[in-house]
Amino acid sequence: MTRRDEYRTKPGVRVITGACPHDCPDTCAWEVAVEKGRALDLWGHPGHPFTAGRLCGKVDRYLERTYHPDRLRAPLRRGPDGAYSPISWETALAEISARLRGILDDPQYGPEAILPYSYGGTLGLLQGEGVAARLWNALGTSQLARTICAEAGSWGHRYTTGRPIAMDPMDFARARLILIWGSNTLTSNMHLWPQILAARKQGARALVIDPANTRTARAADEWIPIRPGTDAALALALMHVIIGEGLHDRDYVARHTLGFDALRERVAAWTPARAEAETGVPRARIVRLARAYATTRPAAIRLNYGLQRHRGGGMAVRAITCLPALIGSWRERGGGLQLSSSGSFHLDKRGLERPDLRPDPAPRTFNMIRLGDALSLEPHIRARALFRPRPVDPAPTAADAGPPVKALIVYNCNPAAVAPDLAAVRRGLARPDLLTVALEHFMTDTAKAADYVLPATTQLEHWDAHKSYGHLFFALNRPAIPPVGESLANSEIFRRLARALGRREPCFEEPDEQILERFVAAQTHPSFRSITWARLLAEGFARLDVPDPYLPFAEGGFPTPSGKCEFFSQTMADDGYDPVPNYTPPAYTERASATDDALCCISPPAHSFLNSSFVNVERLRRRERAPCVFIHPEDARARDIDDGASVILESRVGRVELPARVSEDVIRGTVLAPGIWWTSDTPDQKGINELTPQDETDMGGGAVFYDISVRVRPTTSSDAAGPA
Ligand SMILES: Nc1nc2c(c(=O)[nH]1)N[C@H]1C(S)=C(S)[C@@H](COP(=O)(O)OP(=O)(O)OC[C@H]3O[C@@H](n4cnc5c(=O)[nH]c(N)nc54)[C@H](O)[C@@H]3O)O[C@H]1N2
Ligand SMILES: Nc1nc2c(c(=O)[nH]1)N[C@H]1C(S)=C(S)[C@@H](COP(=O)(O)OP(=O)(O)OC[C@H]3O[C@@H](n4cnc5c(=O)[nH]c(N)nc54)[C@H](O)[C@@H]3O)O[C@H]1N2
Ligand code: SF4
Ligand SMILES: [Mo]
Repeated sequence: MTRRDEYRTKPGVRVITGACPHDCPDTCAWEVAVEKGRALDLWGHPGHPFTAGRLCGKVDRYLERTYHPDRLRAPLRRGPDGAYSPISWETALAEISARLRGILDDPQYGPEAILPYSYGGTLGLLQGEGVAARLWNALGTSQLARTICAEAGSWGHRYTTGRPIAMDPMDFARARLILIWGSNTLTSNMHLWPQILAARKQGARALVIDPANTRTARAADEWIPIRPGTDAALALALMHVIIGEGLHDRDYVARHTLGFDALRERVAAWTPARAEAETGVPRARIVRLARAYATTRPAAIRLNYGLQRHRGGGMAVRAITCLPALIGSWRERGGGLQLSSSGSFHLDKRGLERPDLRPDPAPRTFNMIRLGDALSLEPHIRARALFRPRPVDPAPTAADAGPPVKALIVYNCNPAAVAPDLAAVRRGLARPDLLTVALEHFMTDTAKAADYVLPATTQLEHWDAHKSYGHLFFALNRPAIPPVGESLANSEIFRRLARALGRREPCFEEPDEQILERFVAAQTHPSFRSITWARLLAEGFARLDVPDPYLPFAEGGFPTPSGKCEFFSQTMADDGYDPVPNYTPPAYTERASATDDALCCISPPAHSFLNSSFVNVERLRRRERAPCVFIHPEDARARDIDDGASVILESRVGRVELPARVSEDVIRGTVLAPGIWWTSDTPDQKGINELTPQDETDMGGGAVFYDISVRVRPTTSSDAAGPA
């Protein structure tokens, strides 16, 4: 008997369907057993083909997180002594709206002095940007470019294939060769693994290209270690071999790609020997890999965002995205590539987010990865934080800076842990004249810096709807339990705030369920034809109305200007880029001198956390033990670092102290600090993003979390009393 059957037979227990809200490609559908308003259990929906009845180890603990004793239960106000005391919603909203109105009405400041700041706490269409966007549009506040995760790769992907469209992840089961490229699949995309296992049962090989011997690399057939940020060099050399040996699909290339001659000319110089010097992958292995990839059919690539958190990340994704078109693997079921499937969802969000309410000209846009700069009172520093995604966009000057940010409204995000240059973020948040409001579940590092902390509901307590960036299903989330404590859904908090600010538009009266019902009804794209509100209420989720099997580019039809996969992109030339795939070396390789012994620091996801979420769930924290940094034995020996010893990592912008774990599971020249811990768990009360500069990737203004030059040395007695 399944858990569902078991609970359904119990009197007084109801089973309610929902969806995981987290920033994860798997977008699982779940079921929750509820008795007398209390959730008893939660599990993966057995009827959802991708979820297949299982949740990950983190969300298996979602009830512990929801009913955690530290869950925020009432609005909090920080007093002059720094201590927080509970206040009523009426008082909180009256005081916050009075402060905001002061800013809005002051001719020195105005609406642009308010900065909303949010990211992936929930990816829900409603509790994410839905009602929030209505309010920011209506007020005309500064806008936020949400660049912290995937921007470089998304631009590189779009320039090449037009939209982020992927092969159906279920079809990985039919591949014969699978390249897992910059993805720790077992950690960050675990529901793809059964498909990969099914393929291997049929004789497929799975190869992992990663600087670290991750749990995925250990479970796969081969680990191909690579220096961080050099993947474009590898891709160019693979194309060098494939074209040089005539292994490309001439027919597919002729009919469905643009710029083959330019590509051939470019990769001619990318011999495997040259790529070996950049990537550290031996030339013979590059040749073997190229031949295997071009001749094993079908061949699939799972590319993830890990490899685009480098200076040249956009170009790297662009170069890799050319591969399936070159060998024609889009033709076959089980062939192609997956980075993101989000481009298969053609959602019309106009009614939901109301961009029509936004003033014209549009207010300024800040790049979220430069929050530290954005909060500066110096116009020339603030101007650096204005969003400038392409080289052709003029570099803003102090004259463009606009008013200082006087109010920061944070929701679904923990910038005091996840954003680059934490010292700059901290300086900004500490400004006495800055009003900071945080909508949260817990007292995160960001909430601890806020003037007002407003308790938000979790996914068990509110309505929402979800697309996916890792498969083709749309999902509805129904509330299963009443709000914990006095918490309110983001949507309700923003509606109440809108009314407290005197907004009378009917869109701030509309209840959640009705907003979602209207949103679903407003979708006119053919892929939504059979997805109705009634069906979502009855079934909980629905596959997009796209063909099954889904072979998006078997016959070409790329949504690019030319309708082809663009090896040559005129749009890129117009945007100020090299129009043909190229290699931009990572920033950390620019050594100050020949004797410089700097290493590259990367900090990919910890298995049991989701970015900085779940760190406070006791059982998950115990599983991750403690913050640490992995270092290769030779790098450790050269620096007199013993396993377990405390070390100092220093970058251009900051320093942190961590215990070292000496291990061959990370390549020489790279150190790896897993996960984003809360500062309360770290030896020096400093998060890993102390080290990350506010530098931007080549495309889209993304963050360079894995392209940091650091010096690593043992901690000495003088460090204890060292600079703060
Ligand atoms: N458990 C868990 N799951 C998560 C998350 C989490 O924090 N924890 N985060 C979620 C989020 S926000 C996202 S964006 C997604 C995807 O998140 P991703 O950041 O793509 O996560 P990973 O799959 O861990 O991929 C990172 C892998 O890339 C490797 N890597 C780093 N630099 C390079 C490089 O230059 N080249 C190559 N080839 N590899 C490199 C790292 O060693 C790591 O194994 O995962 C989501 N899922
Ligand atoms: N060094 C380093 N830094 C990184 C990364 C890395 O790999 N290394 N990864 C980057 C990536 S890929 C990403 S996507 C970002 C992620 O950065 P964030 O989007 O900030 O993700 P989380 O750290 O999970 O924080 C989300 C917060 O939202 C809250 N939250 C969840 N649901 C709700 C809700 O319904 N309402 C409200 N009000 N709050 C809610 C949670 O409690 C949590 O504190 O971090 C980036 N930072
Ligand atoms: S975090 Fe990802 S794998 Fe885990 S339950 Fe949510 S969607 Fe599924
Ligand atoms: Mo992300």
